[in-house]
Amino acid sequence: MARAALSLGANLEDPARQIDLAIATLADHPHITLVARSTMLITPPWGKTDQPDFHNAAILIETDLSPLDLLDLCLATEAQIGRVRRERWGPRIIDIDVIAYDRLVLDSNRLTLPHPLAHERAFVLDPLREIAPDIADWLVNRKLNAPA
Ligand code: A4P
Ligand code: MG
Repeated sequence: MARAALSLGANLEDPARQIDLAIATLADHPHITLVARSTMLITPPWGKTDQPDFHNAAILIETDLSPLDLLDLCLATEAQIGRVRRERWGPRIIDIDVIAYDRLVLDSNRLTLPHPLAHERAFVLDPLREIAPDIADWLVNRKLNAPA
């Protein structure tokens, strides 16, 4: 079993409902065990600032899905909840990102692990720290220790 951290965000329609629904959908999946979920945080928009505040949360799961199968499940869950992809960093019904999958480091065309921007995003690190401080520390420390 792998231990993976997922981050969820939404800032359109009913963000808290969509995040709850996404977590319930993932937790219901036969290959996923929900280990912990963070509180829901309301965060100012990062990157593109002229959009509504976000709701953000993080979950810790155990899974025997491969990293790519887990990504596909996240994308399918987004689609099921009604996500329509528009602009980069723009407003969204639901976004589910794979933040970490064990300590796997991977850079493929469909999936980068750990998530390449997680270490600089409070909206990812703060909820993650509530449920998996070791993963939050790993994300930050590997960047601090990376060659310039
Ligand atoms: N992909 C590669 N690695 C990963 C990974 N580790 N997890 C690929 C998830 N996906 C990964 O994703 C595009 C593609 O990235 C996927 O198909 C997958 O193959 P996407 O979710 O369609 O793209 P996106 O989410 O629109 O990317 P974008 O625009 O870079 O969004 P971000 O970076 O997720 O940022 N501010 C606050 N406060 N809270 C937020 O939640 N979210 C964003 C969106 C901006 N500002 C925010 C928040
Ligand atoms: Mg995403």
